[in-house]
Amino acid sequence: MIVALAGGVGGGRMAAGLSRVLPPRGLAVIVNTGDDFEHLGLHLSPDLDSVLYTMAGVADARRGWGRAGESWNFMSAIGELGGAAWFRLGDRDLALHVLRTHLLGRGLPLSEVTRRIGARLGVRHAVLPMAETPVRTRVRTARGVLDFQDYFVRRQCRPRARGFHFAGSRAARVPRGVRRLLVPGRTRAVVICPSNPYVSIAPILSVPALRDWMARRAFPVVAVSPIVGGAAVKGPAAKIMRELGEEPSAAGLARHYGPLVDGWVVDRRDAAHARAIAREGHAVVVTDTVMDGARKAEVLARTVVAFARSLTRSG
Ligand code: FO1
Repeated sequence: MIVALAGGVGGGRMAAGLSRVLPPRGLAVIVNTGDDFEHLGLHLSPDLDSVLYTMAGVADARRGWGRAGESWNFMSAIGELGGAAWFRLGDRDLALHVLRTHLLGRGLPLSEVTRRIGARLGVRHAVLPMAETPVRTRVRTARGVLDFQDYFVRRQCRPRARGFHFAGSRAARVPRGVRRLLVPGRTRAVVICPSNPYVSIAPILSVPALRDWMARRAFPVVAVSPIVGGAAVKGPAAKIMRELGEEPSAAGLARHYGPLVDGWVVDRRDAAHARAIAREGHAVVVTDTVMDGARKAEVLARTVVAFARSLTRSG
């Protein structure tokens, strides 16, 4: 079993690529829920949805979130009525949020709700929330502590970030499907998708059971750099790295993760960084990492899986 840690656009694309090269029993995706929030009475799980939509082939690739072929009748009506319009919900996307909220209200755990919705969308691989219980990313900024979507969407990441906090992570309850992956010998390798290290991957690693599992691992961890040529492929990762005093480069990212990652996959444009990462003692593969299309994601996934298998310590 290969386990991918994912969030956001890069996470969704990598997970979709991996799902094309691994069978349903060979891949599980653990997804960030730190950016979940309550909006207009609905439970939103943006990263779970990005991963599900991308794996199902229904994501809007250009926008980077939500579904392709959306209509926006709900949004224009809510705007007319004076409701909050800063977070845009397409009509088809809205159906998912309504259904999820309804099923959660009936007492189903988030993992089961995700499984049902994924199955209806045609997703055959396990997509698992990192926690059943709420974990909420809060951003310490020059303008005070902000809820994640307030920082990310409403304020467009403009306030300078000083740090991140994941409220609820210490007491987080991990889904049964995730607990099974933590049993020694079950996971052959972990892939850290090219997701934002602070707001997509750090919340997952803030859950104690997951952090301990990674620290005591007998399996290799391979990470795909979301930083290419000194900039994030999408999103604010490079800006945040600068604000936190880290170098926004593939090598800076390797220093950020340190011994948590055994093997790095970096883009051809970062060949010089690859040499620096290798000097720090990591295995490195240099390839095309920008997944602008399903075919490219699949090719990258093949490289990542072969690399992870080559590093497998327990055979
Ligand atoms: N991101 C935006 O920048 N603006 C939006 O209006 C917006 C709406 C939205 C609706 C549903 C959804 O699942 C995601 C949405 N996102 C939007 C993206 C999302 O908030 C962030 O990209 C992720 O939380 C970060 O990974």
